[in-house]
Amino acid sequence: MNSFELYYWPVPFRGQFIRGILAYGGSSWDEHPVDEIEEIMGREPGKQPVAFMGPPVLIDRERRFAISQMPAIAIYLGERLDLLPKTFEGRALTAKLVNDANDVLDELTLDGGREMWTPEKWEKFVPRLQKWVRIFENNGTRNGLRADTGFLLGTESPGVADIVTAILWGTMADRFPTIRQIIDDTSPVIQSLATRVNGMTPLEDLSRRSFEDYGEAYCGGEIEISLRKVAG
Ligand SMILES: N[C@@H](CCC(=O)N[C@@H](CS)C(=O)NCC(=O)O)C(=O)O
Repeated sequence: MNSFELYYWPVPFRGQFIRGILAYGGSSWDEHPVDEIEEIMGREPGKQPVAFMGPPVLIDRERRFAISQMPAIAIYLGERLDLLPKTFEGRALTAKLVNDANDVLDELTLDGGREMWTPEKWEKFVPRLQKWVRIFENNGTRNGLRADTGFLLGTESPGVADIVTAILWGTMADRFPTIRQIIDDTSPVIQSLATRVNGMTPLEDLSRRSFEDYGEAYCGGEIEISLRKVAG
């Protein structure tokens, strides 16, 4: 039996960070079909594995522990799979960067599709997206990250911060040519970090499997259709 269970929709989006950390950490996991996700989402809080609103939800079978909220899951797995920096500061910065990544996803989908993209809204958003890329770059360059070498928090090997950053920008770039161009033009450092980290075998395998399993899908729904019209 695999050590972990993941409840997440069959698209990359927020769940891909968790899949990436599990894959990089050498752990195997089972995913649940959509009807089972809908079933636990619809339960009363007291009957859920952890009381939660929306996926992802991770269950650690060995430790009989369930956790929701993407950044909390990422930090839990960082502890569990030894993928966090040793210092207090490095651990706090990891949590900060994972929360930044979650904010970028919310902005990119106009808060999960509360509104749809129009060319005018997109044009206004591009400078903000560029600033997000520079925020990730600056967090790294303060710790010695360069285009061809180093990691975001000055560690010897990639940790949760690097995996999440690489998956954030790499998954987007692979599915939206306009966004790839924005990332490449704004920060060759982030572009190169994403390429280096996503090129590591477990993440390369995950990326290939994701295209096989989900096709070109990114976040799904009407919001993906409207995003493709402005950034595809
Ligand atoms: N803040 C939560 C957001 C969870 C969330 O919005 N999940 C989306 C999928 S990415 C969902 O399906 N939500 C359904 C709902 O909230 O009813 C996290 O970071 O995990």
